[in-house]
Amino acid sequence: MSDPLEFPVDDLPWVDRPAAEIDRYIAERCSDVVDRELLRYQLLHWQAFGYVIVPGAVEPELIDALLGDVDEMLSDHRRYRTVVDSHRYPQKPMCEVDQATIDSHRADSAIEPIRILDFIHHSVAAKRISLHPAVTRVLEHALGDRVVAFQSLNFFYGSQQPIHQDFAYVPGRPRARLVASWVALEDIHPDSGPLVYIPGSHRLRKFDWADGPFKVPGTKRNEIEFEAHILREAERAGLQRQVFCPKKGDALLWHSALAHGGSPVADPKRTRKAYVTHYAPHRTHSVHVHATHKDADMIDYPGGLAMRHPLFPELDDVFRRAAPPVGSR
Ligand SMILES: O=C(O)CCC(=O)C(=O)O
Repeated sequence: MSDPLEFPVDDLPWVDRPAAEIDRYIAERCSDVVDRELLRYQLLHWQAFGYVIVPGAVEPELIDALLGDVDEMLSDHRRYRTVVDSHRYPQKPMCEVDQATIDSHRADSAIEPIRILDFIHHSVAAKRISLHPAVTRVLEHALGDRVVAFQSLNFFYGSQQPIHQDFAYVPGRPRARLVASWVALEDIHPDSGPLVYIPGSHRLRKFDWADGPFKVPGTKRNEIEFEAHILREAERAGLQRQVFCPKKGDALLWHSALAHGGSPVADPKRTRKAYVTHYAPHRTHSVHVHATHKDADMIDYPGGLAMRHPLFPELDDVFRRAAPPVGSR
């Protein structure tokens, strides 16, 4: 009988299957890839360690466009129903956040940090970063499909989130083919609570939330137990955690089961601006989380697809700093 805590073999992307042959994939499927040796190395690294780092993946101008779009929204935040998340504002619309909290984020002096959910819907720059070919190329090869970017998160400060594996929470279809990118929007200082991750942890035995490997409403086990399980299993396997202090524009790409979290913030005055995207394969993930009864409308980018918001299509790309000038090709 198959193990109820492990992903069904049929759900695994090709690269995670027991007989996956990367050299053969490169020889047979990648004749159009210019730097095949780099791709080969990246896929081997992904297979063995569950992540790939792409230095300088995103141009600084595109990052500045995203930061400019965020600031434009904050400068008139009462107009927007974009969702934010924090202890004080759990999944609340931006327009309900008090002015002092908004001002402190604009001045890089927030005491109660918020994060912005799904800005990808509203900003061309956000879409272009999520679907930047330098970010998505390895993901598309690892999944053997085009990717759909279906969720995003903008962080201003270190999250201090316990170590976790995304597949337990994030509804990619199937969970085994969920992947993510984390792009540094500034140089990350070691005192700002950098991201931490555990190379090789994508192969650890999965945590049992009592009902299986996914956190479901009403489950009796919690995030602290999840983290303790991961750390115990990692220690048993001899895996070590790494701290990610990248430069602006560097990207960390991770597997659905790579353990990661936010380290403690040593200096709360330091920002730690980052942009996270969750993706799934186009063939298997076609619905938006807010309208699961029908296929989402997709917007095509060179590096993959983004979903139009099913409830507020008029909010798509209202922030357009990174849009090509009208009339250009
Ligand atoms: O940036 C962080 O601190 C954590 C991000 C994260 O865990 C996630 O987006 O899944």
